[in-house]
Amino acid sequence: MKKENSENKGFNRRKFLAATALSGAGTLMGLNVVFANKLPKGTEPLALGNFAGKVPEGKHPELVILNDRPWNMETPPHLLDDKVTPADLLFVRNNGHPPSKIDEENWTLTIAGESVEKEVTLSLKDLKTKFKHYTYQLTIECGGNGRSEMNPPAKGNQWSTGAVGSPEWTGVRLKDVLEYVGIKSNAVYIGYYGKDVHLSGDSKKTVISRGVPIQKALEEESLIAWAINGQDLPVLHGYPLRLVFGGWPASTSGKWLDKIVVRDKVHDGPKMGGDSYRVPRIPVEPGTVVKEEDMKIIESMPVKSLITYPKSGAVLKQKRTMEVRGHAWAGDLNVNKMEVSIDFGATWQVCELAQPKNRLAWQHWKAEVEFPEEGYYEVWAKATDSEGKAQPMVVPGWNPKGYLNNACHRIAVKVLA
Ligand SMILES: Nc1nc2c(c(=O)[nH]1)N[C@H]1C(S)=C(S)[C@@H](COP(=O)(O)O)O[C@H]1N2
Ligand SMILES: [Mo]
Repeated sequence: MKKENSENKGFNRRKFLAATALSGAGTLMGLNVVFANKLPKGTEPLALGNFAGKVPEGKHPELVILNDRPWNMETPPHLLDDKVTPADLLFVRNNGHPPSKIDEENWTLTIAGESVEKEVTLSLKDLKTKFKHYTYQLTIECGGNGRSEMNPPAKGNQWSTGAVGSPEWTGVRLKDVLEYVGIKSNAVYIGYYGKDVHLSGDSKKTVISRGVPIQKALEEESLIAWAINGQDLPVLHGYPLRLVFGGWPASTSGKWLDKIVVRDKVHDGPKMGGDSYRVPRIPVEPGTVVKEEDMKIIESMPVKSLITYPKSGAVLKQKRTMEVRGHAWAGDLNVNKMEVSIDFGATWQVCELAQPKNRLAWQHWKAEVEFPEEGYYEVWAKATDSEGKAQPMVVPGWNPKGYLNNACHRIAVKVLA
């Protein structure tokens, strides 16, 4: 159905654009577009697509657009059913605009900062030829995923559940590159710089420059990656080079990677301080203004899960059992237990839970659920990590920017006689 719609839209669009090009006139939905000839070049009537435009080429047409300047798109849960997330289904979170000209042939990566032995610049070719290649499935989730449920609301992209995915990434270990360059014993943090363009258009301004403690940087799975699921990174995901730190706020996984700095203190680039990717050290009353010194940087993400099948609103006819499945992840930890409930948490049923493909990949789970009688149900899903922490049923820990909402995901199911 959806596909047909977008094809229809495409057809109307072509017809409309062809007609306006020829005669400066055009019709939409049977109506004359009165000032069609006055539309600025490159602008299309809103009626042709989503509120602010169509999903860009290369991304799945059913992604939900939260913003188009810059692009921010999330994935509906039922579209995350694949064990390995396809690139066209991975959420997009851009703070600025991707670089307009990308020259892969001449792309370089500089390793600098006060805690390197000496500054070194490597070409993309050097990276690909001097170091061993590794492929890992790594889950990345935006720190603000789930923000839309915060009350009082928090400013920022109103992510529902879809700012998460777990593709396979290929590249070199950050660790191997840092060892090749040589880092000093006083190194405590790394920071990244990318080549994206600040929304102001000011080329001197850095869009975002975050990082991770040196211990995380030196883990085996911490990659400088050029490929996703065996293909070049799409431009929106950082082509030709990015960092990937599985299990940590995805804001640490710098795209369009140009430079890595090794620091002798906590990295202090844009979006490392203030309320950015930081939460109160101790729980606060919703709506509290929290002092800067009372905030801490988000590190490993909390335990969480998604129901990816069936889609919410599923109807079960003349049947009382249904397979429910999805994925679960827990930052740097493993998920040890997965449960579902059809009685709003009064009782829980343990699910079958697979081991991750590798450390920091999400884990698949499934369960056969039986409904006692006809009626409306909700299936709630709850994961527990290897330290015994479980997902809360309600939104946890309000914080000024609405990070880390790992409340249980749930779907509606109608069971008919
Ligand atoms: N250079 C650069 N890197 C970036 C960003 C950005 O705006 N610029 N956004 C970060 C944030 S907040 C997230 S959640 C992830 C999103 O990665 P994705 O768009 O590939 O899913 O990229 C991170 N890396
Ligand atoms: Mo993010």
